[in-house]
Amino acid sequence: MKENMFCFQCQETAKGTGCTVKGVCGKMSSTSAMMDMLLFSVRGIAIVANTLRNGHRKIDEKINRFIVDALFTTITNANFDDQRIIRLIRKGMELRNELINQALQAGIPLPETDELQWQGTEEEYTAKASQVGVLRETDENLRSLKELTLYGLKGMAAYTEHAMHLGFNDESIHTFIQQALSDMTTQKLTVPELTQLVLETGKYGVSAMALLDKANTQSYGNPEITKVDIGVRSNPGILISGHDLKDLEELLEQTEGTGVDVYTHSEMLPAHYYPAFKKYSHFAGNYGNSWWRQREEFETFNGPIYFTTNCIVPPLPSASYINRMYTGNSTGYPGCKHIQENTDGYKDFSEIIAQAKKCPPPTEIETGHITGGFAHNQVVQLAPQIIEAVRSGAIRKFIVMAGCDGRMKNREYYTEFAEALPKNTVILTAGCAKYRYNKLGLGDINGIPRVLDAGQCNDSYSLALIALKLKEIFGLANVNDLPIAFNIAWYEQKAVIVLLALLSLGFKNIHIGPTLPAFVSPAILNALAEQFNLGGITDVKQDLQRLHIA
Ligand code: SF4
Ligand code: SF3
Repeated sequence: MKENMFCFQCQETAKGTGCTVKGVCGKMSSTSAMMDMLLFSVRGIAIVANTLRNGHRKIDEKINRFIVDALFTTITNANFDDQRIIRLIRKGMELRNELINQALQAGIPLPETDELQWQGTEEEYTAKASQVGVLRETDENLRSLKELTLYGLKGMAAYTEHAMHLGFNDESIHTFIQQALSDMTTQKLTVPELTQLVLETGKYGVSAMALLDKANTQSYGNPEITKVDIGVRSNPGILISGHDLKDLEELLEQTEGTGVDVYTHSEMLPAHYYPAFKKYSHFAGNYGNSWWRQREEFETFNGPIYFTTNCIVPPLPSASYINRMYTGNSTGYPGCKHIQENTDGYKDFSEIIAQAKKCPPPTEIETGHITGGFAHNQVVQLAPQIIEAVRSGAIRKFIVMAGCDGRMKNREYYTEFAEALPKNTVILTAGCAKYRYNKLGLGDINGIPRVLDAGQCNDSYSLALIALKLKEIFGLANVNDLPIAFNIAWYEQKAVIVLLALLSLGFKNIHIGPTLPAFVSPAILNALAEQFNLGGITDVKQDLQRLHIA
């Protein structure tokens, strides 16, 4: 069969090598082509913006915003709407041409590259896309490092965009994103130079996560230990999914006093840990599990569902909830209403609320509570208790099991691994990976729960801070001397930036699974394994030994 697309950016890529006909995620080849074109336009903008910056010209804020939004749009499971992506390409080409004119007027010479020269029309997008995708780089090692960097940049862009929604920004992150995109396109970077760029990406990944941590905690307070209800109430509800807390705040404000409750799904669960959201008595709890369970859980939820970010699973044609599904920000799905913010960034959720009022309340699928809120500030408060438990031997090891969940059967490994851990170990988690073990009732050690959930995938930053704090308290020279092991689950590109950030902070011996990235060639994998002792997983028994746990 003719290959009509190529994408290998996520863990579930077809046959562990690449999706070539249609994405396992549901991405159509037409969408993949438009995403390749969008990235082509983003590279063009980045090249001119970078050249202008080097010529000491100021880059307009709208350029930074466009680039992070476009990169976010191409993340796995974020946007399936060709028309929205085409509009973004058009806008991207306009912005690129605007910047080119700016450079011409200022007499600043620009590099000669297709990304700047191509002036084709919309009718030509599909044909052009076939020349500008992932496989345009023919050397597999260079391609590996370039794509690894790009996927890191996508994750970084997503986190930066959330922070920007809350009025927090960091120009150096945008400058780096644009410079990296430009250098990878216009310069003939070697393997060592690209490896350096990968590490540099990790460093800015730390900055982006720190920025988002600051934005979230300064806006909504520090996460604190919280019991979250996983049952249902008797009012109709709206389910909110994804990572964007600003959207949640606006939804909670607009639903107050309407008789409609708000529930979180998947990556929005940690919102319950923030003090600012506790004042809303209609913020009812968390419904369901991680993203890939939505086809069943959205049926029984009965009310509208609003996606602030990835991960969207394309509904089956028989799904009853398509007309209850709404998207916002960089997400999109054909046939679903997109809630567009106004020029002040405000979103009007009245249509969703009106629909919710006509829906039956959610059907109960489980009852009880889950506990979380162990982000850095809260854990530091618990430090004396934790240190005592480590010194007495009650806690022998921390296992970082942060990251993503996914739909493949091989992820049962993480449930089995968590169950098999000795009782004197504590899991540190963040991201939707937690749903593989956060309802197992793993108990506590002297009152410290054995699953400490810091929050969303971006809150892996909290886990890194906690580890660095413990290193300081125990007076260790190296963070790798801590009694800590890493068994991280990845799926999409936010996990890529989390991994690169951990590497840049000096963490070694990180194990990732359930499979290694298809986009990293064997030679580059070997090099990473050597430099960072980065490795994959095997089976539970063997891994418990390899990680010196059993
Ligand atoms: Fe395939 Fe993943 Fe790309 Fe979707 S995002 S097309 S599943 S590699
Ligand atoms: Fe999950 Fe998509 Fe990655 Fe934010 S919601 S961790 S997979």
